[in-house]
Amino acid sequence: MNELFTIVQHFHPQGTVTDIRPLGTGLINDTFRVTTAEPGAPDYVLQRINHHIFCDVDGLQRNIEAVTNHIRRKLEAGGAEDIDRKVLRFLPADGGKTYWHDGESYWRLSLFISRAQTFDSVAPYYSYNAGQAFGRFESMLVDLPGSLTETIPGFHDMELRLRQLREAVRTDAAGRVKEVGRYLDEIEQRADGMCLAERLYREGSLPKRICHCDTKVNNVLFDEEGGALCVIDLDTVMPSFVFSDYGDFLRTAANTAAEDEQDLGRIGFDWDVFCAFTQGYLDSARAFLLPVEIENLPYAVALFPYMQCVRFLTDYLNGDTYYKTAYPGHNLVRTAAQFRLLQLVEERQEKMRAFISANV
Ligand code: GN1
Ligand code: MG
Repeated sequence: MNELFTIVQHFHPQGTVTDIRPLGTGLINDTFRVTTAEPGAPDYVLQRINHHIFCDVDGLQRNIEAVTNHIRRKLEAGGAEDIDRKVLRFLPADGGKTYWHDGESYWRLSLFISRAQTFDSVAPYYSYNAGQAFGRFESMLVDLPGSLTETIPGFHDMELRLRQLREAVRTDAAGRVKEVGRYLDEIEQRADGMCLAERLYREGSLPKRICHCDTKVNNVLFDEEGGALCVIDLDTVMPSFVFSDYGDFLRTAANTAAEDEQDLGRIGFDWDVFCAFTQGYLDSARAFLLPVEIENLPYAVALFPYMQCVRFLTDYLNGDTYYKTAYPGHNLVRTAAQFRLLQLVEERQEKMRAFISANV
C-alpha cells in the first residue's frame, strides 16, 4: 500500500493523502479510491491500467484526453455548470503525460466525483437517463477531429471474436472443449446472422462512430436524484458501431440478474428498462442516427449477450487468462448466463422492432 502513496505523489494531488483503498468491481483494471484530509481538497481515483490487455497505453490515454477535452469544451460552450462532475478529469503526472509508468505498471489519477452512485441494476427512470447520457456522449463526439486509436484492435468485431473462439477450440489449451459442445453448437448456428454488422460495414452502408464500447450499467455515474451525471471507464472509447453502446447497456441493465448468475431461472429481461433506455437513447441520438442503425437496434440487443457468451467461453477454453475469475468454472457460469439472456432477447425481437418504430 505504501507503494500506492508514492505513485500518487507523481501526480501532485491537492491535499494530504490519508487513505487508498480498492474501489469497484471492474474485470480488467485495478481501481482505488484516494482520500485526502482537507475538506477543500478533492478525492481521487487511482487506476493501474492493465497493459497486457491495453498494450498501447500512450495511445489509450491520448484517446481519453481527446475525448474528455472535446466534451469539456462543448459543456463549457453550452454554459454547463459543475463540469468536473460531468466529464472525467485526469491529472498530468511528472513528465507531462496523464499516466505514470513505474517501470512495471502504468497508473493514472482522475478526480473522484463525489455524491455519485453506480448500480449493477437500475429502475426504468434511471435507464431513460442513462440512454440519454450515452446518446449525448456519442452525439458530442460525432465531430471529434482526427481519429482515435482502436485501443483493442477489433474489440467488438464479431467475426474476430468467432475466429478467436474457433482457435481456442482447436488449441484446447485447458482440455475443456469436451464439456462445452452444447454452447459451441448454439453459437455456430447463429454465427452468420450475428456478423451482420461487419457485412453492412464492408458494403459501405453502416458507419463507424466514436463509441464508448463498455456501456455496462455500472459505468454510468448517477447523482442523488437518479440523473445520469457522467460516463466513466473510457479505455475502450474507439470507432465502432452504435450497436456497441446500445446493446451492452441493455445486456447488463435489462438483465434481472447478474451477468454471472448461477441460477438461470433468475435471469429475466426487464421490458420496462428496455423501453425507457431506448426512449432516452433515441431522444438524444435520433438526430444523427441513420435508418440502418435504428432498424438494427433489436439485433444489437441480441449481439451483446451473444458476443459476451463467445468471449467468456473463449476465455474458459483458454484456461481463464483474460477475465478476473472468482472461482473455478466462473467463465463457464458467465457463458451459460449470457446464453440464457440471449434466448430471452431472441424471443422479444419482434416486440422490440415494433416499439422502436413507434418511438423514432
Ligand atoms: C470488461 O472492465 P470492465 O469490467 O468494465 C470488458 C468488457 C466486457 C465486461 C464483461 C476491456 O469490462 O468488454 O463487456 O468486462 N472490458 C474489456 O463484464 O475487455
Ligand atoms: Mg467498468
